[in-house]
Amino acid sequence: MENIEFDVIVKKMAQQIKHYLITLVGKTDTEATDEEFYRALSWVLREEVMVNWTATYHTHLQKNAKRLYYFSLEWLPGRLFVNNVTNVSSLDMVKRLLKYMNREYQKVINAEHEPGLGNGGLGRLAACYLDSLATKNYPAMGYGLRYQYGIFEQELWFGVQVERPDCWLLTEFPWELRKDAYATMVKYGGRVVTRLNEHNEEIHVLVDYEDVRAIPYDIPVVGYGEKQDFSALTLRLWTTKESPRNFQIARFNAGDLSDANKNVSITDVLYPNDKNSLGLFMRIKQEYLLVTSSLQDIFRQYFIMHKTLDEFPNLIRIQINDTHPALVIAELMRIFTEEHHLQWAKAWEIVKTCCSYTNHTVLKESLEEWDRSIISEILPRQMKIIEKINFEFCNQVRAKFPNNEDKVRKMSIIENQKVRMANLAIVGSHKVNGVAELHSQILKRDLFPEFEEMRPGLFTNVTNGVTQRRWLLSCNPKLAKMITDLIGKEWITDFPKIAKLAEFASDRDVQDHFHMIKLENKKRLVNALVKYKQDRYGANIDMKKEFFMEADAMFDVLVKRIHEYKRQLMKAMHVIMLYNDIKRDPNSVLIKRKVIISGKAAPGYEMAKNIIRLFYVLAKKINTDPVVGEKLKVAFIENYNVSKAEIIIPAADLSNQISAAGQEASGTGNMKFSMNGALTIGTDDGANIEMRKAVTDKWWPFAFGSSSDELKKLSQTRAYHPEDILHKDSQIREAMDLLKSGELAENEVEQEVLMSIYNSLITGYDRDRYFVLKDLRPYYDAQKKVEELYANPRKWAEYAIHNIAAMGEFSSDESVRHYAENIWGLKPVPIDSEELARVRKDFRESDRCFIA
Ligand code: NBG
Repeated sequence: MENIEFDVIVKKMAQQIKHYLITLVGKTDTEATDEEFYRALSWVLREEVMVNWTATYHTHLQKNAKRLYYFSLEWLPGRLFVNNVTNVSSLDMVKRLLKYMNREYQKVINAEHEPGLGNGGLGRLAACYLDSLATKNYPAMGYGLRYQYGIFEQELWFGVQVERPDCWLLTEFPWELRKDAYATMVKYGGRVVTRLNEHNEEIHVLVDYEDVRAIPYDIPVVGYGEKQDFSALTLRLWTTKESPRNFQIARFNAGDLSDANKNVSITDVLYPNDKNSLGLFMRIKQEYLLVTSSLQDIFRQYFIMHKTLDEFPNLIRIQINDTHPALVIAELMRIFTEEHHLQWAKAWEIVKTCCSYTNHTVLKESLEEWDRSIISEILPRQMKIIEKINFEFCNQVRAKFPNNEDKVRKMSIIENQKVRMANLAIVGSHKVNGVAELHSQILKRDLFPEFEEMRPGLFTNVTNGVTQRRWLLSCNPKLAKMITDLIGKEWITDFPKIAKLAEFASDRDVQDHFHMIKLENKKRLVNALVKYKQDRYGANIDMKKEFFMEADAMFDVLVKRIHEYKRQLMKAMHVIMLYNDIKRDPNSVLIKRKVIISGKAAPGYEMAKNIIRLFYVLAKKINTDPVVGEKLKVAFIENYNVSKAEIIIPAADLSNQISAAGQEASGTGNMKFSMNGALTIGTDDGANIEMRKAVTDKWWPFAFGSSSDELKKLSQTRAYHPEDILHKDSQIREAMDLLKSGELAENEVEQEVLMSIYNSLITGYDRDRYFVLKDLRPYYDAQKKVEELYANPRKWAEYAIHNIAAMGEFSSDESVRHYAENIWGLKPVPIDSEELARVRKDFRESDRCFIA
């Protein structure tokens, strides 16, 4: 854009910001706080987005486009401001605007509180997919819940995780629009009265139920575009909070305030467990709220253009993100048969055509199962429908596999008075997919083989991907610029083009430039953390600038939810081994290493919390040790979230992806690290396997550890005896001895924690369930190779650049294309230029000041 034109726009935007500050905040520009300024600026940008957002929706409607609805109980979109500005290619302009208005860029963007409406991988994946769907012009929409409190904020008090409420709505969130017109009614409880419908089939009508009103808030999802014709999709989030109607005055008058507020608070909190949801009343209510409100909304939209249901199976696709929205199968059946008088068999065909299910985990304890009695109480009609679905399904199983009640038991949706949500989702879906090759194989082979036998081809794979726009372009602007300068900017929307970067891997200038950028990103990270005042409670565990900023130190990073299967404990054991090594001989390690750990533990997950505490104990010991501290430092960064990830990942040299093989469904952090030029030390698990294949073994030097087959066999035969490793490997034995010796702990409670970790590896029937000690030696040895390579910066850079260049297939653009082609049968529908022009004209004409 011309400079003059730029200046004109900047001035106009400045006026508009002042306008909002006065009319909506009641302050002039100089009085406004950074947060108020951020809000006004966001409103201005939202206005720009509104035109495309409206026109995108009109286009999909008018063209009668087939549409995908992504149902997810979790969404982790991250901060929206920078991302949206980046996607509409206006970052330079905004920076100039801020300068013009005397505002500090960093302060303004830090005023945004990210919506933490999810736990981890699955919620972030959903957000990446919406970004790609928008950029690639797919007609799609996301549905979720607008929790008043998202994932808790984690603080460490002397190594103990303390959970604080996440008040992301403390100040108004400027990116959402309340849409009262689309509010829905949700029915809970009551009794069913059975009637016959037009086809003489039973339907269940509800009486004496409770009515709850759900209101949607819409957030725009802005697709990337350099011209003005970008698409904007909708993320629609339901809440019961804002509707005064949900307060029950009669209950209040009877003296029970909490009961009176019961329905107001259904969407209050996100359940903070990443791998299992307990069979709680409120959780079922949340799941149903999402499902029924979103379905009502889909039907409303559908009937704008249609009079009958004939086109429904051709135009509607619903993706079930993990089992949490699996009730959609029953609810869709209910709506078809009860409200639209469809024949059961016909309705069932449509359900199976429209719905597909993505599984995100193989952990047995995390496959949702609900007590039949609870569902009957909260959702009596849906329970009847599930019973009928199951009755018919079990009969089909019997027909296909006569005299095989064992199979029936395995596949039945209802078993032992529990409703198995995964089975419901599978039975009602037309495709079921895992999220990486190995994971999809495990689903098909080990977890649900009977279903595949019954319906060959039901299971398929779509490997996860991440958006390179947030996870490279936006979070690592310097590296992004280097890449664009070398190979052009096509990679931004066509990531396989990144392959061209490989040509520059051995170019010395490029290698030096790469390291320079890495160093700047490390500085950025350390500065940001110092600003976060990490040393509130935590003695020496915390970031201190002088500790961490050494140009030649390697950042060895492990960030993700804390879970035993992810084996943060193996990393801790490695740190203890290094500690012993350096104590013995400071020259035994070649490089300086900063170990950075971050991640939240589920509040009730004791072992995960113990592992966090172990890192604290280690940091205290190591960081203050005059000899060891020279070579090694450990930091646990509080409150891992999307924004933290955006500054940690670009600063990493080494990415730890060290789960016990067969346990990590895919991983997505692994891809983000590689894109940002970290090398991976990783097991053959999840998408690591495919990444390794894409990078080739030549440039993937730190693979280690047991294979999933090996571990599976060991588990099945119970042939694993971790104590044998202690006998054989003196270095590991010494590390374990130090762990239990009492030397690391400062008080009794800490010692108890360390002992319980020690015991989890060595005693009891289920000891070392995730093979920490088994893979520790190979991990340690692979880390030796890391040292050697890191000691040669140019070589290291060559490897890193080859890794970046091989990430083409791990863009979420590629993943959504696979879903669109193989599961949804969906085609892009770019925004209609005439419609866009029409909306823009409408907007311009109405956008006039009344008082000159
Ligand atoms: C997670 C898996 C990850 C995977 C993401 C996204 C849940 C329940 N599962 O391996 O653990 O990358 O899902 O698919 O969040």
